[in-house]
Amino acid sequence: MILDPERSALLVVDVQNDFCPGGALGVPDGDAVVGPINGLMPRFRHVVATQDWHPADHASFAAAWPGHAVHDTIEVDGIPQVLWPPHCVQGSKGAEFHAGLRIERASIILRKGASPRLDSYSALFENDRHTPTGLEGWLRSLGVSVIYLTGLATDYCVYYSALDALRLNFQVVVVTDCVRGVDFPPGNVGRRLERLRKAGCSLVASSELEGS
Ligand code: VGL
Ligand code: ZN
Repeated sequence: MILDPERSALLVVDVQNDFCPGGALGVPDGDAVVGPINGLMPRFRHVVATQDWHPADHASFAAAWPGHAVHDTIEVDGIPQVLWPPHCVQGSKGAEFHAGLRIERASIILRKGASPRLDSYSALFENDRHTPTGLEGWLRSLGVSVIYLTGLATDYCVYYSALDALRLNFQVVVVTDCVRGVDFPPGNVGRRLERLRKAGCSLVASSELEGS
């Protein structure tokens, strides 16, 4: 696959301490994405990094719902919500980018998930799949038509970002060595990658990207 830096953007999703091993919502091997993502960054003109960025009492935290536990799914204002341990609280150490990530190479940092009762897995829309984050306009005004997806977690924020990007008619590539998943429920990563592939997403290793 040929990488055209003029019309492509690298989207680095949620490479934050809380999603790395030892973090509040540590993704197995999550920090393994840092090296390959750093390697890709200089090959792109447009690099976007997202940061999960929740208020301390966010509705996605199990602690906000007495009688419910982590991994329960409830409905909040009619929208399904998986409950998580408190993570990526605004301004906390866990919300900071992994120290090894070359974040200075990002041209924009997009924070998401700040609405108290509405989560935002995707970098493009909140979980009502309707409220925009503004990223679509940023990408379009720069002439971006291809999005390369990297980061954490494959089966949540990367997955929903990819689905929304496909829905908006971007060409979407998931860079397989630059993502890691929560895999909850077990098997979720495989199922969701397969669903993305069927929906028209390319799954490509960074070593297979040629050009620039
Ligand atoms: C994420 C669960 C909760 C993610 C964020 O970045 O994939 N997952 N919040
Ligand atoms: Zn979150």
